[in-house]
Amino acid sequence: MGRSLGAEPRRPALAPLLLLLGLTDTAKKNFGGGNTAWEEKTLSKYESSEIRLVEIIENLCDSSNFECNNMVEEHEEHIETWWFKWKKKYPDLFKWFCIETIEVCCPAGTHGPDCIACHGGSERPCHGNGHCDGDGTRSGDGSCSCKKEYKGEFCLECSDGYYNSYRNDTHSVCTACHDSCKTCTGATNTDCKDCKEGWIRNEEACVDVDECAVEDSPCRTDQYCLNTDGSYSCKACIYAILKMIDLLFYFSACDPSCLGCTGEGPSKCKSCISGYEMKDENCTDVDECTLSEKMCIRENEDCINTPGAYKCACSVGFQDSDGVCVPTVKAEEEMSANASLPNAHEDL
Ligand SMILES: *[C@@H]1O[C@H](CO)[C@@H](O)[C@H](O)[C@H]1NC(C)=O
Ligand SMILES: *[C@@H]1O[C@H](CO)[C@@H](O)[C@H](O)[C@H]1NC(C)=O
Ligand SMILES: *[C@@H]1O[C@H](CO)[C@@H](O)[C@H](O)[C@H]1NC(C)=O
Ligand SMILES: [Ca+2]
Repeated sequence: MGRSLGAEPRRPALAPLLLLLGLTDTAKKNFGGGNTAWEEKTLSKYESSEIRLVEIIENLCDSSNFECNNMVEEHEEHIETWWFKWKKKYPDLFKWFCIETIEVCCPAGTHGPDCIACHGGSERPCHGNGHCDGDGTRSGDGSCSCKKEYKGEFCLECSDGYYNSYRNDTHSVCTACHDSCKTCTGATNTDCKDCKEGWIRNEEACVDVDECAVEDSPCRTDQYCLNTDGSYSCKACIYAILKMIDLLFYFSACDPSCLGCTGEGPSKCKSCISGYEMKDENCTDVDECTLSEKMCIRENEDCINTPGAYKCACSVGFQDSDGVCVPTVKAEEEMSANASLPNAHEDL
């Protein structure tokens, strides 16, 4: 048998297929259009000419496809023989060349040195639900690699998370279970045999576990817990804005006024950061300037409330000089100007 062509078990490469393409391509190429007797005569001559054979062989493989070019070179004689001798008798070049002569290929659905049927039969290898090892080649063991929905030697069984929505002796269709089921017999969450992690069985169905409803949050203290179907997530209570070029990315969860939270926004704070106080269930800014205890105690000084804090600043007409609010230069000038016009004032 001429089956060992190299160290590796050979795949049918692209050559035989390209051969067939090559044949059709060249047939069309030089004789497009017209339909005169002369053209037909010339065409039929060209059809079986050596020139055309050379053209075909030259165009068989992509110049970069080493394996294909190698194969053509190696078997050029066979191709010539077929061209001049067997073309009429064996019009199927693929079968004559690749399967029967050089014995690299097997008919589809078969494998191995003797081209025996794949698991599940040559008609529908692996029952159409997988790939047969060595299909169409002289190698492989014919075993099935099933698609993810299927399992078993013949790809007729359903994988975990799938159920048989159709089944007879030769055909099997596996369909995804409901999200909540690990294994199931049907499409809904009442058809689960087992629940997936994150789901729990009540009387009739698998339902989501609310991981956040427990007393002790599964999240860190600087995170809040967000329940989701089949799971939960921990979201940062820290509010951060990253400015990148001109795009703003908000990594926001809790309100910036929160110290720990149970959700988004100022009404979900556990407690408030300093400068904020819990008022009507919201963290609101404390107005330090209205507190009975005076915050700004220097003379000629005003208190200015800010979000989360306050500032002390000299009143209008005064400026800070070594920690004391003194009249600005302009105010001083005005004052002395006023002083020099006492009568004008008194008269008013
Ligand atoms: C199994 O089902 C397929 C698809 O519906 C059908 O073509 C085939 O004839 C059925 N085979 C048998 C034995 O019932
Ligand atoms: C708390 O703040 C939210 C968002 O600013 C607001 O919609 C809500 O009315 C406030 N609640 C109270 C009780 O003030
Ligand atoms: C000076 O007098 C004007 C009005 O005549 C008044 O507006 C201004 O405040 C006075 N300046 C000072 C420093 O008393
Ligand atoms: Ca959950």
